[in-house]
Amino acid sequence: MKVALATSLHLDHGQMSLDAQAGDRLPMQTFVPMGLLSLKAFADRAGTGAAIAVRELNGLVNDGAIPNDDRFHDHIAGTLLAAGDDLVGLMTDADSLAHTVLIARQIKERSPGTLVAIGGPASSPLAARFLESFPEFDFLIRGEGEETFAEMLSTLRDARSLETVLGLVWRGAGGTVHANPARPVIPDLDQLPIPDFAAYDRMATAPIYLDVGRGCPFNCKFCSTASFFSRRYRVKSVARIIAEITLLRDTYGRREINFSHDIFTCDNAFASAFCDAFAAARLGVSWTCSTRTDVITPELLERMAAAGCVEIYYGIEAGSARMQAAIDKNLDLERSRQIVRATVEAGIRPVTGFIVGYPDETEETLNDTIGRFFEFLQLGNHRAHMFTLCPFHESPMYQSRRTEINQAAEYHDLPLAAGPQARCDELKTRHREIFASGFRYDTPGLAAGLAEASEELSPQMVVLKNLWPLLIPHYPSPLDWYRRWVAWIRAENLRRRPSSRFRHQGDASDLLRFAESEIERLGLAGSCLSDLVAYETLKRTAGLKLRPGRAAPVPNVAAETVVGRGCEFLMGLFRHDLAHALGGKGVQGAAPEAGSYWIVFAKPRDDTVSTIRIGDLGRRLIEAADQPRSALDLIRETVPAGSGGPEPQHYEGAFSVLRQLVAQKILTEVSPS
Ligand code: B12
Ligand code: SF4
Repeated sequence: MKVALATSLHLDHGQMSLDAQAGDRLPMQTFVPMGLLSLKAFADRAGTGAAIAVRELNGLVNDGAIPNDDRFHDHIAGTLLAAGDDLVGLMTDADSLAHTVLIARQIKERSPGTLVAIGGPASSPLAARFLESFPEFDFLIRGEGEETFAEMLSTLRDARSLETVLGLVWRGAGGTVHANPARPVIPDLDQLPIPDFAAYDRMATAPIYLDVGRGCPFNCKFCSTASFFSRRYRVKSVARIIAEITLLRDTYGRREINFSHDIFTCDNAFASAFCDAFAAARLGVSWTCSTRTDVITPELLERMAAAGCVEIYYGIEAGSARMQAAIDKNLDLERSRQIVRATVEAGIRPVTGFIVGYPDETEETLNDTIGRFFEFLQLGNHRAHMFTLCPFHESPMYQSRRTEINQAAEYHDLPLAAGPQARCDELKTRHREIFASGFRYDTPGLAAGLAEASEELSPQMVVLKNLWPLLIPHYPSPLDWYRRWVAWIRAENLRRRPSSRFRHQGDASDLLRFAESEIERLGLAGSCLSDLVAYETLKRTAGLKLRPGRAAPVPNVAAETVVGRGCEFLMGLFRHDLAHALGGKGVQGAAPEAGSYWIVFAKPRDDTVSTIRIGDLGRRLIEAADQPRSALDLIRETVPAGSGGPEPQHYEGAFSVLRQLVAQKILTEVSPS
């Protein structure tokens, strides 16, 4: 039997523009499909005899192999069927579910005899209901898939009855759907073979989330992951994790690895033992992980840093004790703050995550959450996320509040062409409960728009992370700032994007324009804040990949050397010393005047932009160099006469500035033509 396992479609939200039009190029996110590689390795070892291939879909879209036109899902089906597989297995996470159904539909339309299976967290809890709703699927694999999938393949090979395959939902004769009993989780993850990394063609480059363990024993009300893995906390052994990382380093050159485990430090003794062994192994590989702030200590953080941990994701979820209790997360927020601080002190980047839009959310709890978001963002000076609560079937909250899911969501979906878009919309409307994660819970305690406005906002806020800690204290409360933003962007979208489906979403340039108008309204125009907004605006215009200007060897430019413009650049005038604000340390004292200076964003080579601070003489030299000419002529034209005489030795100061500009490649030596 020939089998294809395909990745799920995943939009690269960071690259998606709010102004994208239906049918525009789709920026997709590739990722190493760890679950599929594990399924293949297990099935191969079990001797199912199936020839299994893992197929990447996101990369194909990015490469232009799958056009974003009226036949989008059909193109994918065609690609998957091209190799003549007998069975196509599709993985799916929340956002991709509707696309997965439409791909399966096209597969069956083109090739009714091809078997189609689905697995993953978005389909698993729907079980029989999913197969009853969508005849294009033959099998649904619930929960952890390795044993179920392998047993299903062997059973099909031997033409035996599927009735005994635990964890399988299947379509029998006459289309009848059978739901077999659930399968217990695999108690010892070391019993799994190493995922078949070689089966994925982008192993050297795609973001990797290594399966170091599964399951979380906590029971937060909004969370679906804990129940997906039956709340059974398991980790692979220290030796096994190190073996997998060594393999990834030696075979694919991977030196940065994200650990996929919801709560990596749940067992402090394990985490410490891992860190000690990993540090001793000296692999030269850095890693990131996720955990809770109440199962980690400053001592463990030190150990983790010593073992190469560079980033930790902490799900904080709510900014008030009241909401912490309501969602059963029960974090002590003061302790969370101490842990975020200790993380920074250990030299690890903290990322904090918050959720907005719980059914019991009030303006007070939202204010607390937004306040904590900014507090932790400033404290960690790295990243913080704000998500809008997504109803997931397997979460305890879904079970108790499912009738309250009545809000349309504003999340970025693929900007598809009219036909496929209409098919997606129709699916979601007709099967509202199945596609519940595309909707949101009612929030009667919040004014309209406040919950959905949080949907895509946090990545943009993080881009401007140095600005908010300085601006927000000028408002009566963080919520007041947020309310004003929501009203502003709503009016702006009605004016500038009248046909957009996003009413409350904005991008970084919207946030900058909003900040500018607020600075004006608050009577802060001309302050350091104005300079900071001007800086961020210029930086965005110049390009996003930024590195500080490097000290470069200063060349000896002679008087007769012909010089001209060296590269693209953007330049702006500043009056305040931004060094502190840009370092996330706020404004020093009372925003000291530094006199005027210019910041240049220069793009000397590739796509990387350098920032260089220059004085007025530098600015005049750059402007005059639009026409190449000898260094002496350029200087004579720029520097006021009467500084001692017209000879080169009278312009030593100007030569020195000119040489610096050449060293930074803003100006360059032009060879005579
Ligand atoms: C790493 C990760 C990512 C990575 C990689 C994605 C991936 N799935 O590999 C990235 C960053 C790309 C990502 C993105 C997103 N993620 Co994510 N992610 C995870 C995380 C932390 C680990 C996934 C993992 O590797 N697990 C370990 C492997 C072994 O398990 P697995 O992938 O589930 O696969 C097993 C089974 O599900 C099953 N199986 C899976 N697919 C198939 C297919 C077939 C044919 C069969 C037979 C079996 C089968 O067998 C596998 C082996 O046991 C999980 C949480 C978790 N702990 O699982 C969230 C999780 C999967 N993500 C989630 C979400 C919501 C998202 C996003 C929508 C976020 C966003 N808004 O952008 C996107 C969507 C991506 C998409 N394609 O739509 C949710 C999904 C919730 C739901 N009910 O659907 C989860 C559960 C976290 C949560 N919030 O609760 N994610
Ligand atoms: S949110 Fe995190 S801590 Fe809470 S149950 Fe889910 S995985 Fe566990």
